[in-house]
Amino acid sequence: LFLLVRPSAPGSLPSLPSLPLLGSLPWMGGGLPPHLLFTQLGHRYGPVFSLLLGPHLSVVLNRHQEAREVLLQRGREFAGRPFMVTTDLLTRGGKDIAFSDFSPLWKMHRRLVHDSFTLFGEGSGRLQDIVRSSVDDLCLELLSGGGRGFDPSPAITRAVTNVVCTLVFSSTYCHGDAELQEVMRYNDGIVETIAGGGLLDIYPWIKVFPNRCLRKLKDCIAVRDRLLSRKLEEHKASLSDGPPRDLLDALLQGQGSGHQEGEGHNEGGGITDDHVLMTAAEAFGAGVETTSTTLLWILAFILHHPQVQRRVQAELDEQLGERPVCVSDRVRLPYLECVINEGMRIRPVSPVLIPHTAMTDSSIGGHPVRRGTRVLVNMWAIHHDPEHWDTPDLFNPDRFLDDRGHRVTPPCFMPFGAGPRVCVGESLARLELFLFLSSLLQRMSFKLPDGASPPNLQGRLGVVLQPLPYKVVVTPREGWEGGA
Ligand code: HEM
Ligand code: PLO
Repeated sequence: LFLLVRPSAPGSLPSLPSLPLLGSLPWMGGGLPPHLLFTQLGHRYGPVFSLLLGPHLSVVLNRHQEAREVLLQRGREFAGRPFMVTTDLLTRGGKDIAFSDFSPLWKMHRRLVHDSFTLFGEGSGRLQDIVRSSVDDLCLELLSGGGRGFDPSPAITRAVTNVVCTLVFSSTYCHGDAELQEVMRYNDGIVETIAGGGLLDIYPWIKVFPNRCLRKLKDCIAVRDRLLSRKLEEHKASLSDGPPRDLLDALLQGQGSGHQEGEGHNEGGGITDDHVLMTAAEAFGAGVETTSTTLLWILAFILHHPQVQRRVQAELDEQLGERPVCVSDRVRLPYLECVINEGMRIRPVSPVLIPHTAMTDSSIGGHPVRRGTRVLVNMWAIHHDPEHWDTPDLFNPDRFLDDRGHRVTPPCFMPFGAGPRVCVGESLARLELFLFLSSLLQRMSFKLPDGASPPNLQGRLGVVLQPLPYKVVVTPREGWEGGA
């Protein structure tokens, strides 16, 4: 057995032992989710170590210094993505942004998506209008709970889905709409089957032994494709040269414009209809899962810390009174921004990001790293590093304020990643979280049902790190008894 264990070469990273086929799996017992397991292994092997996930040599980074080196300083060298069976199916062989390997075409595609988001995000005020109407419905729905405890998750997911539907293809749905149900069902199915324990895809042999999960994933993808192809065809038929109505329009216009010129065009074609479809699907999936999960985490922590809710509401009352919130109010509501940051610190929805790969031979912290190595940035460990955060397990929004009450962003806070692979939806997401939370807390208060214990904060790792279901009681604040 000893002979099978890979010894570490001098100068190379501390490494878990491994066996052929199984890799380091026998040394990864305990059944912990990857972010907690890697944090624990870090105590034994140091903040940067390597292991074999199945056949894949992977380096884990538990500290922000090395994470910044990989994501920012050497961002370009580590901007690759590994091949994964499930995401390959999901994206028609990497015709998306998040799971596609680095290439000139990917770069052009990402730029187009980024520009389209900018068009709809900060600049236009459009997102503000969309969120506002969705929030009105959400408030009515939450307040109709009638003082009894209920799970806020379905209403929040529906509201966020609605925002994304409007943004991506200009559809808004009423409660109970059949198409909305279909979207939510296929999305749930993908979430359930795509990544049992995060996005690491440790067992590629699943492809050889197709099982029930893979069948379900394929079925959900088929439903998604049917629905989105229909939207795409409708958009193509009514596309004009005028201002884009939504993200699909912006992508279609970009497909036939300057974005197509440049290096990528000569190599394997430009941005095809498949790319447009995959991008819409991805904006959809990313937009819904991340935003609703973050909102639910923040509400869960607010139930544990009612004084935080009171302080946000005092800030809202002082700055806005009963006037509706708008985008430009962000600078006036620093404490709310800190609450949002603290929620994303303490429970990063993507605790080990998406795996990166080294595109050339490179190094991390002076240790050589071979081309093709996977790099797993453990944002959970970085966001809970006791060297940089005082009482890291405590929900304390004040840590994002300095002595003079000014907002600060520490370098070990990176909920969206950083560098060439930073979340392309970051500003959209921040805007949406701000508009949702400010509007909700302006109009209503959340508390625990009588006698209920506060939400379990442990979380469950699927494709994102989600809170376990919990119940709230919602009461209107003075002046908002009618909801909207
Ligand atoms: C990538 C976080 C919302 C679209 C990522 C990554 C993280 C992240 C950690 C991976 C970075 C890496 O691998 O290094 C978040 C959080 C969100 C959020 C915390 C909300 C609270 C959104 C939204 C969209 C979006 C609203 C789009 C509408 C994407 C895309 C990528 C990505 C397309 C892939 C980028 C690439 O690989 O180049 N996000 N995200 N995200 N996100 Fe987000
Ligand atoms: C969510 C389910 C959708 O049906 C498909 C989808 C697309 C993009 C994924 C998203 C899922 C989960 C969250 C991801 C996002 C890309 C970036 C984001 C992984 C699988 C994060 C947080 O990294």
